[in-house]
Amino acid sequence: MATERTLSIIKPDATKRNLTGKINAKFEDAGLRIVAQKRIHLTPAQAGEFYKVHAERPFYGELCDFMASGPVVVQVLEGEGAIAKNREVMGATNPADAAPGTVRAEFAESVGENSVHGSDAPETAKEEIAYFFAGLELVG
Ligand code: DAT
Ligand code: MG
Repeated sequence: MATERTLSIIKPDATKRNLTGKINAKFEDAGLRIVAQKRIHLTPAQAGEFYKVHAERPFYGELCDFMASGPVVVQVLEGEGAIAKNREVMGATNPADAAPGTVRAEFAESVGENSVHGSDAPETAKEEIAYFFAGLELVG
């Protein structure tokens, strides 16, 4: 499998509880390398643009408000099959369904406030990385 990059976000529920280091340790223990990382505070409009694929879903407004409710840590993770590997480390969207040991099983508060985002495919990873980072900020 090829080396890939994926966009990860540590969401406001997790930054609020000071979990950035514990979540990063799970990524690094799984062999993912953090090649870019910054802490930012999104506006609802910026969160809405990022999540526009979900614009028609009933939870969209709530999702945008939540993502703008506090700081997030946006990061680029690199490794063999990084997109799938990161999704594995994250666990299922609903923490009630997440496998033991995953980020969402351990830390997520609800399906809406579920601690992390990870890109779901190579095309979305490319787009999502470009939304937050300039090429020179990625240090492999
Ligand atoms: P994932 O974040 O696992 O890729 P997704 O892309 O289906 O999941 O949804 C994006 C985010 O939207 C998800 O992390 C939390 C929120 N969300 C999804 N389904 C939801 C629901 N049924 N109720 C409330 N929020 C939801
Ligand atoms: Mg998704």
